[in-house]
Amino acid sequence: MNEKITLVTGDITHIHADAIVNAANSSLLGGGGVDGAIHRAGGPAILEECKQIRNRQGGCHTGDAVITTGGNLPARYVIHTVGPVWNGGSQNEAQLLKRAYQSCFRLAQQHDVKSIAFPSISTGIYRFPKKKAAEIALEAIRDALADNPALQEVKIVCFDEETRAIYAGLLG
Ligand code: AR6
Repeated sequence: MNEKITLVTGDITHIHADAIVNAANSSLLGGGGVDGAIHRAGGPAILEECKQIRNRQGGCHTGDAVITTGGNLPARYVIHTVGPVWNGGSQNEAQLLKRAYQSCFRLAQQHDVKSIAFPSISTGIYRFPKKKAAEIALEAIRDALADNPALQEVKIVCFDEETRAIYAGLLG
């Protein structure tokens, strides 16, 4: 167990951290699940910045990430990443999911983020198997903590008991 990794159950929009991560889609224009919750709670400033990023770079590819204000959220920043849609596992889904986490950590480091909270990316509407996704998330999180000593806390925000139990089992 790494003491910088904490498990939280609940709604990520309530989390106090330098940054929270959004499981977005490549349009960056919002959607359901955690994406919908973050835009609802964070207010229009987040969507406004997402639109500006879209105008500059045409959205966000799977595995990449972009950063915006946290708007009305307790978090200073929202890092929007696009996880892969699960299509059986032969479409590079595992690598793309890991890359999504890595892209978030890269932006976090560039913006001096010391605490960051993640939802379980891709495991809702995008149907990535929860246990496999948690293993990949923890690999990426441990690598980032090892690489970036300034990173003090990574919160894993579980929206349901099944996800929490999976992470708790893997964290030991
Ligand atoms: N706080 C924390 N976790 C949440 C919350 C919340 N408020 N709401 C849902 N989750 P999903 P995806 C959990 O579907 O699979 C959107 O339409 C949820 O239980 O939000 O990456 C986007 O626009 C699950 O464990 O994201 C994309 O089109 C996890 O967050 C698409 O869905 C991810 O579920 C992305 O799908």
